Amino acid sequence: MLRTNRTTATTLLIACVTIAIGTTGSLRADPPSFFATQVVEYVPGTGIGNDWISGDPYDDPNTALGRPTVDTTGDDWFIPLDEPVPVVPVYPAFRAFEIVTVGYDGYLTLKFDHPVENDPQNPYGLDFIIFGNASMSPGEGQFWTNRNPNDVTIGSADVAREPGLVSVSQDGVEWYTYADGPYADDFAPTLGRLYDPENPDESLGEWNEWWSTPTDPTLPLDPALTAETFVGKTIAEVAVLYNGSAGGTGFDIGVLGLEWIQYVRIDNTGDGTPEIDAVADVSPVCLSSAPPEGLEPVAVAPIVP
Ligand SMILES: [Ca+2]
Ligand SMILES: [Ca+2]
Ligand SMILES: [Ca+2]
Repeated sequence: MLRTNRTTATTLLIACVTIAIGTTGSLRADPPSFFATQVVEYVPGTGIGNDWISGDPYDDPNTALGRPTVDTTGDDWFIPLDEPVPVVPVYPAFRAFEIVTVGYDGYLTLKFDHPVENDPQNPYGLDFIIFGNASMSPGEGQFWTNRNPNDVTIGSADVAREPGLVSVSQDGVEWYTYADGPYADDFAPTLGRLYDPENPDESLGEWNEWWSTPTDPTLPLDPALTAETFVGKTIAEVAVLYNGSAGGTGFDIGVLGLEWIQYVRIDNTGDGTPEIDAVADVSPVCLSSAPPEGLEPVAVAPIVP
């Protein structure tokens, strides 16, 4: 369902799953979730703000479960409140029912319902993705109105980020920390939908002439793309460069010497108060399996060890 935009990859993934079933000889009754399913512990800490529309504090840790935000709301300023607004790198999720803040001295521990593996077939070697509300800024005098993404450009390589320290664990007791990054609530900002003017999602409203199906939050952004890459590009061009990915910050479990993890913890480091929207398990791409008849192989980027 998440991969309607990647038909070929989806078919290959199905081939992957078929092979996996063939080797284990059994099939789970409930397929594992692509996203964290349980809040183990949440210590809000201090300095948590409020949703300026509802007045609600950003302190609901359940907002970090499930998939990252696809469409948020208008800001009741430049965009009407009741208009669905696909998340773009200059307009992140911002509602208290979408994201949770890890305040000063706070932390958030989430759990998956299955082991998240250091799978060599994960794109770029990245195994899980954390989504926050990091954003980039439009060019001078521009602002986001939820209209033509060809009319707004990225103004600079500055990213509004609040780096949260990330640790992982297999049992919730022994932790391994990405002490030198990557960090949660950092580059790359989330992209909710594919830019596809030929297939706009009509359910969003008559205004929508550009945004199609949701992006894939289990596909990491190509690490060759940096904040500098996007400077001067239009939001439409940026969306095309995302190439189906929903963005977020990708993490390689292998660099910690682990083969799998099941818990992810985000700590406040004193450098801002990070927001968390979701945590996703990266979907492997079957590099070695032959594509089903009639399908060309998908272009697969080299795996970063
Ligand atoms: Ca890996
Ligand atoms: Ca933030
Ligand atoms: Ca969320």
